[in-house]
Amino acid sequence: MTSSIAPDAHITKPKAALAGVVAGAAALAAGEFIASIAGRPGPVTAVANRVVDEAPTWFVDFGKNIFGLNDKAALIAGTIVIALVFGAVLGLASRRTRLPGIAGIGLFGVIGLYAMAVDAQSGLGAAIFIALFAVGSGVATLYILFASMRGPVMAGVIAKAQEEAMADAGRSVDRDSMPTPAPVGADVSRRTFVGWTGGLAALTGLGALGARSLRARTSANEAREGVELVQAASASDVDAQVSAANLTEVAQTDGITPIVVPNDEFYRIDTALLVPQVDPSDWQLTIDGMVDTPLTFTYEELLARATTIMPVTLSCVSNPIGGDLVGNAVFQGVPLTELLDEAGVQDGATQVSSRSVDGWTCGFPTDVAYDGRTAMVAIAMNGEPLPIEHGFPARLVVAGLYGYVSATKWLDRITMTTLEDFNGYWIPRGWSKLGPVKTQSRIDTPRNGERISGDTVAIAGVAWAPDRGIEMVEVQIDEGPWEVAELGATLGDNAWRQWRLDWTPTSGDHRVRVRATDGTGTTQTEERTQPAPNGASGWHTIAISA
Ligand SMILES: Nc1nc2c(c(=O)[nH]1)N[C@H]1C(S)=C(S)[C@@H](COP(=O)(O)O)O[C@H]1N2
Ligand SMILES: [Mo]
Repeated sequence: MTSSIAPDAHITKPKAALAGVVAGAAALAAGEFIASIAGRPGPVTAVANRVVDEAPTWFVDFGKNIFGLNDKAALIAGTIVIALVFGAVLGLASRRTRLPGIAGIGLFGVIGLYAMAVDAQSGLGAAIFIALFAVGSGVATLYILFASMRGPVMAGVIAKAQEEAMADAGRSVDRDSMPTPAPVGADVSRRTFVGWTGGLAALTGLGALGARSLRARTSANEAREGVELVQAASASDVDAQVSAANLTEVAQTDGITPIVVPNDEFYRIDTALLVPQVDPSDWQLTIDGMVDTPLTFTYEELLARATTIMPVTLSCVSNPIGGDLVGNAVFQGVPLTELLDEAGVQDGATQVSSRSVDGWTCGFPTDVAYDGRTAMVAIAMNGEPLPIEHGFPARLVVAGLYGYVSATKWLDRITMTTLEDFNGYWIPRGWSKLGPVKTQSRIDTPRNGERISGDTVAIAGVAWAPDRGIEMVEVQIDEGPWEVAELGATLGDNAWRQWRLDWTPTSGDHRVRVRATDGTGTTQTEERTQPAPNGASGWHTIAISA
């Protein structure tokens, strides 16, 4: 081995690895920063998005099981950690020459570019620009940090340039007559390296923070804050109903879920790692496919026509027995059939399919839309424009269908088609084509495993069977008889109902279970099934001790 390719003595392994990590971080932060200025998903979110969309189902399920609702945050954190570890490896591999580092960061860039390019929200031009900027920042950082390991970076560069200039001029280099950089001792080079590393790491951190705050201050947020809702025809009736329901003894039970769940507590489920930011001024809803006249509606038009208001319980097909992926809110919007009738649904159009601005899709039978149930293009939730995470500016809400077949958020297209011709996002991923909501009930209080005290204990919770309504809720303690619980006030057949049973416990361990009977007189089945493929069934059961 010749000395010319042996690593410079100043370039120790820890320094090289650290330089690689900082270079990787700089590339990610630079990409995210530029992407946030452009209002597009950055490379990190784009790559994590691809993992969700393309990874085998078992991998995604595994993530869901381990991280639960935090799987998005975990995926993003995982993507960053893998990138940084890869950066450390690149740093180590670049001790003799920087080529492996450049190649590695370039590879990074290609992966990021691919992920951004297939993302529905990102144009190819923007993706290329973001990727180049990220790669450039990473490579520059790597170069500067390696150079700094030998001492002052600029002095070294200047000295080298002077040497070359002299050589070019054909003069012999007279080192003594030239201003030379201070002799570089180990201390100086370490200080220089630490200084550059700290400085570039700080810049990287600032870039990442900047990207975050830019994302928070979006045009969608500003537009949303300026929206004025029209008063829906029966808004005051609904308000009065909700107020009355909240005053009942059942609703006042400690630990029971509120009958109307506030927006910021409402469960959120979607595949979007970065919530789509839609500025309604350059958005429109298109209705097309098997219709006589394809139509488009502006946000202003929908706002003006949003006179329907209805409490609806939304639930997720993946909600386990006793789970909290279900909520009840008051939605306001335009009846779906009103818009479809205007476009003129053609014979044979058996499916209403819909698409989100981020490319997510779903669909349900046209018959369901027309069977008289509540189905609307919603623009408001609990008296406010839809929150951004819940679909601003518009979403679909169809009472009695799980969200995965019906509740498209950030809605931008409704296409009439046939059941055979189109499958929504989740259908090829192992979920049923049809998604009617199963009758369910949940014990909110006491909590499973709780040790209770006191003479009487309120057992209470919620039960839902949209759009059939809840007729009866029964509770069984140990092997005792099924006892009929007191029901809270109803907000209509689409909304869940609160229930409560007061009980005087005997000391010892107890099992408590609940079952609901819906408006058709059908009692929910005891048979336990997993959420896949069409929703969990079974009685929520808890163990408590007194
Ligand atoms: N654009 C889009 N809309 C979507 C989804 C999605 O992944 N993307 N998920 C659906 C699912 S599975 C459910 S359960 C509901 C949840 O609505 P929420 O987040 O407002 O509670 O949204 C539906 N709409
Ligand atoms: Mo869902």
